[in-house]
Amino acid sequence: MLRYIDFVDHKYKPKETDLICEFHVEPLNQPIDVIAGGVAAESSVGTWTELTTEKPYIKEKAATVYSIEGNEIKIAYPEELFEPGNMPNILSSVAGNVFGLEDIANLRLNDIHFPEDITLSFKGPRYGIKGVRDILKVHDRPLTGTIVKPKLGLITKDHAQVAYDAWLGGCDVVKDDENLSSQRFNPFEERVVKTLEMRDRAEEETGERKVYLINVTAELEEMKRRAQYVEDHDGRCMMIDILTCGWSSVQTMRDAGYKLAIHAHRAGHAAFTRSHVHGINMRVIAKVARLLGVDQLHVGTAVGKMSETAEEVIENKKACVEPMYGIKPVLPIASGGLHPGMVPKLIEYFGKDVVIQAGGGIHGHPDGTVKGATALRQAVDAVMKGKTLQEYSKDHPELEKALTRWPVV
Ligand code: RUB
Ligand code: CA
Repeated sequence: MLRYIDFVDHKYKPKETDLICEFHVEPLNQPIDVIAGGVAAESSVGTWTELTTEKPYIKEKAATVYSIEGNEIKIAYPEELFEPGNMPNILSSVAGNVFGLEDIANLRLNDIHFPEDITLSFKGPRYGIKGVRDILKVHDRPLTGTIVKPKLGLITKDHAQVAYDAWLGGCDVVKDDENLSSQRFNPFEERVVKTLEMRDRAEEETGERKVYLINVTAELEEMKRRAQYVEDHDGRCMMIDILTCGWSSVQTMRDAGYKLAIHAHRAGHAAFTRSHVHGINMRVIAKVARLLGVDQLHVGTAVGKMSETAEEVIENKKACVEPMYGIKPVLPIASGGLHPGMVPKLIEYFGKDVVIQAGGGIHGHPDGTVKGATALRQAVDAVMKGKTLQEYSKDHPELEKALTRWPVV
């Protein structure tokens, strides 16, 4: 008969086929090993009491706590506990009921390691870093982007104009904001047509490839219809608010076979990633999103307006790019309170495989969006040429002006 403590075995050596989870756990009144065993039990085959229905073979399928160091525990799950290719199923076990157990003050899923078979039961990104770079035909520098601002309220014609200005000034990508979908002031279909028209114009005038990340976020059937509409109008990418849409929608959109690359916005993530003692670490979200097949993902900035630390952002980025049994790497997006003066630090943290995305930091440039986009691109060029922003700004007036408003950090 399995009690919580029976799920702890310090001598257990995890198998290559095990799925491993790392948790931070803070028990309320009971010893850590009992509570750690409780987490393993409730997220695998056990429950709060001994059962008459238990069969001898159940023990074989139990998860095992094999490491307890302070409040940090590691649990190995036999892979047969999970249905391959079914992420909701996996997360309902390892990131499910356990967060609500009464005897636990705090519980945080800090990391997850998927074994090879489970990993390869998902498709992963269709494009990934190289594919997205191929679409843009830019391989040797960080990409620059913007979010059309104000985030809500612009009518379609003005939205398309802001996008055009940003492309003209030097942005590679322009994206909708996460809460723009198909409101009356800026309906989806009209926005697709008008903004892609402007994209084509900007491409002709600059000789550069440009991408519009249009937000297709909606109920799944409607989202599929919108993605098809974008594809029919020669779009190259769609944006999905992956957490508000839900994992199964993300997987369906990837597996449906659209040619569009998927830009993943993580609006809402901080509701469960922000606490350092409870919830789910963003790196877990990044791994899951990668397996399900997003091509690019917001991972924080370390320098902007959002709360994550540099260490966290570096870990998030690592989850996007580290080896994963051949699953393609995801392009990290740095976004949130950025401006040209932050570019050197961003490139220090991210290297060159990143999209540096600034909304306010472009449209708030004293001379407007075109110059704002130029200034951001100049900041990237400066770093690529090994110059400081101050040096480079001497003969680049757009950057110089930007630095008067937002100094180098
Ligand atoms: C940034 C913005 C994005 C944030 C979200 O606008 O609109 O939605 O990046 O945060 P601005 P995160 O550049 O004006 O701050 O990227 O951390 O998910
Ligand atoms: Ca936003």
